Amino acid sequence: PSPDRDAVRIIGVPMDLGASRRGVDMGPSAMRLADVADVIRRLGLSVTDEGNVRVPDRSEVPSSPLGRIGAIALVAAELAARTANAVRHGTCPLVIGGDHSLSVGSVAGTATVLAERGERVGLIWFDAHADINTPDTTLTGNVHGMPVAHLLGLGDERLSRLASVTPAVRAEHLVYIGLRDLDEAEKHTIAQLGIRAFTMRDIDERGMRNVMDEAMQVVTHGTGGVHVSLDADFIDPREAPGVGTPVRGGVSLREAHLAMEIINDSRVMLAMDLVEINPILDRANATAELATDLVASAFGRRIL
Ligand code: NNH
Ligand code: MN
Ligand code: MN
Ligand code: MN
Repeated sequence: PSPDRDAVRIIGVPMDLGASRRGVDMGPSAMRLADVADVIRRLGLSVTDEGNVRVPDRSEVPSSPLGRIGAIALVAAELAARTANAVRHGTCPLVIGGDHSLSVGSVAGTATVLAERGERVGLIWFDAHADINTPDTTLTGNVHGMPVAHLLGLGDERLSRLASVTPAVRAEHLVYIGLRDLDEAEKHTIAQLGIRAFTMRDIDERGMRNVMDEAMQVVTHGTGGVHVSLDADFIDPREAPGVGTPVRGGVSLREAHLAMEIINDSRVMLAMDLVEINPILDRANATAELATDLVASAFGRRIL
C-alpha cells in the first residue's frame, strides 16, 4: 500500500475524561503553540487545522471514571467520523490529544475506511503502557488504560463497536513498542492473544532499528495501511516530562526519532495520534515541542 500523504488534517481532541490526573485536555493547545501545522507545512505538505472535536466539561459528566464511558464514546464516535473522512479523502489525519481513550475513535475511523476497501488496519502502539485493560480488569477505572482492549473487540460495547468492523483491529495486526509498566491482567491478555510486544528490554538488547523492522512487518502483513498511535509517555520523562503518566526508563529522543523516520520510509502510515501531553507537568512547552519534532520526522523531515 502506498497512501499519498501530501495533505494532513489536524484534529484536536481536548479531552481528559479517560484519565484521573487533569491537564491532558490542554495538549492540543500546547501542540498548536509549538506550531505543529507550520512545521509540517514547511516539509512541503498541505496542512489544514480542523480545530477541535467538542468534548463535554467534567462538570457535565458523571464523576466516576467508568461512569464517563458514555461521554467518551460520544467524543470517540465524532472523532471516528472525522478521522474516516480524512482517510477516505486520501489525506492523513493527525489527531492531537487529549488522553489515550480517544484512540478507540481515531483507530475505528481508519479501520472503517480500510474495511470499505476490503482491507484491515495495522496498528503500532508506542507507549510505556499496554492500555489493554477492560472495565472488568482495570485497577484504576481510567478509560485511557483500555483503548487497545476495545479496539480488539473486548470490554464495553459502547467503545468496542465504533468501527464498521468488529474488532476494529485484529490481534495479529497490532504491535506494541516501548512497554515498561503493565498490570498483571494486561500481561495475561497479551500472552493469551499472542500480541507482538516490544518492551524496553527488546529495544535495549536489539536496538530500535531491528525492533522497527520486525514491527513494520507485523503491521503491514495482510493490512491495507497503518495507524500510528503515539503516547508521549513512550519517551523518557527526562526528555518528555509533560505527560499524563510519566514512567522512568523510556526511549531517548534519538530512538524516538529513528522510529518515526523508519515509519516515514515505509510510506504506509494512514493516520497518526499524538496523545497524553500534559502542559501542567511540563518545563515550559518542551514536551509539545519535542512531540512536534517527532511528528515532523514521521511526515518526512530529513536531516540531510
Ligand atoms: N495501566 C494503567 C491503567 O489501566 C495505566 C494507564 N495509563 C496510561 N496509559 N497512561 O498509557 O490505568
Ligand atoms: Mn496510552
Ligand atoms: Mn502511557
Ligand atoms: Mn492494499
